[in-house]
Amino acid sequence: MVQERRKNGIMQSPKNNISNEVLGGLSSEIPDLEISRQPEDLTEYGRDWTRLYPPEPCGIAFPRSEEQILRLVRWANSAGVALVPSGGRTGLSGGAVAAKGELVVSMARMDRLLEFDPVDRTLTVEAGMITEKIQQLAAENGLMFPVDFAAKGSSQIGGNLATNAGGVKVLRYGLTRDWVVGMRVVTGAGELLDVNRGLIKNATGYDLRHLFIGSEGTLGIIVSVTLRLAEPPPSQSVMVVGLEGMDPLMQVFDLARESLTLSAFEFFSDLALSYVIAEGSPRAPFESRMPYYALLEFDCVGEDGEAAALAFFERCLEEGWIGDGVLSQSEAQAAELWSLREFISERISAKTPYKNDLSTRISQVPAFLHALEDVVLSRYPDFEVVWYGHIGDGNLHLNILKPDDLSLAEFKKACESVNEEIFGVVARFRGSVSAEHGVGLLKQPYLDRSRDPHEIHYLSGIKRVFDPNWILNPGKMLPEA
Ligand code: S2G
Ligand code: ZN
Repeated sequence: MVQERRKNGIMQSPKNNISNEVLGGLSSEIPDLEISRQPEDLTEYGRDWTRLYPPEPCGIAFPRSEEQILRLVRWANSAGVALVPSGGRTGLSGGAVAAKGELVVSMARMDRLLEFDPVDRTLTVEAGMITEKIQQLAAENGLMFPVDFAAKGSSQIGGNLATNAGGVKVLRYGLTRDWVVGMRVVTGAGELLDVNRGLIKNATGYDLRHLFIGSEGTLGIIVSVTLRLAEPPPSQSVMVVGLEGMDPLMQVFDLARESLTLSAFEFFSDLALSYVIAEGSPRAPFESRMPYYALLEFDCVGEDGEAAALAFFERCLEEGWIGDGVLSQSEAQAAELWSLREFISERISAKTPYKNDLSTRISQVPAFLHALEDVVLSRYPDFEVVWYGHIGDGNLHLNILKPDDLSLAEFKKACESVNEEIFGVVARFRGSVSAEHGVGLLKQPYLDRSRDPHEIHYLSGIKRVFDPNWILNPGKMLPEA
């Protein structure tokens, strides 16, 4: 029998060799629970979109009911097995990576619609439902689920809650947490909580929703959620403008906020654009190429709407902030313009980007961008650096692309050596080392750049309350127990 080390009550299973015995105990405990140890499942379900940590789960459980999840978590507490909750696996910080022999709990089999209430204007769904399916169900009922991002076709709503997903419409509609009015969660202690029950108003103590939302699977496994839905906006237009530099970007943003009703304000660099259009579709937005581009989506109804958009565009030209631009004339063209922004992540993925997902207050963005640019230019002179993000929320995605002639290990080491300076800038601007992608494994070593030591102590205290044996996602977000 392989020697097992018990630390904090969790069996620190060596990789994939004591799990037959452990999993045998699970199958007798919950005979109808689907479990896979197929190599392709271990790889596919043992990781998210992060490619920096080799997946090494001991198995993948596919629960089909709240009851199975409850019994699985209770078994894991008694057997001392670490669990990694897993949704659409589109995470970018390693939050759903099982790299230490943990058992993955995949929500792939729990994606049912439980209720649509036309009076409450709410959808109640199981946590494994794909985000885009929720958007479709809302639209079929004349409403809108307004959290939107490129990965919506693969991500699950449970994972969106676990990271409090943001995306491209935060400027107008806020974050995932703003749309949750109820949720059922199995805590790490193996207890079921029925949180807030769909109420708009409920002044009965701490609002536990907002602990579980953004907890990255470290406090509980979200089983189902009740979402509030929004009124769809009036007709929208999309404009892409070319910018001479970062400074005009914020002047354009200020004028856009004053003169238009914005749904989104995104930006991306010309290098990002070159990767997106490299395959021939979509095409560049206009003839001239500029260092940076802003994409705006806004209400545009009738001639008045068009006139306001053109007045905004002409003012930006007169001020010398932009060099060129295009205004969508159809939904198809609006979608093609959006693809210039939404395809960035996918089109640079072959270059194994080292991702920084940073934020500061909007008022600090110009100085923040310059301070980061100074670090990047001095410390990454030979690397391709792609800038893009949700500038309207103060959120900047800084992706360092791996040179083909550099090994992943060398590249990761080179990027981490610059992190100290990057996160030093973030701390100086009182910003966040993870604006929307979560902390997971990737940003865990830098948590203290955004959270004070005594704050982290409270976070660990909260973890102990909901997951006393520290079985849920150990090592993610918080330091190991
Ligand atoms: C975005 C998507 C993930 C990435 O495009 O806004 O949040 O690759 C990102 O950074
Ligand atoms: Zn983003």
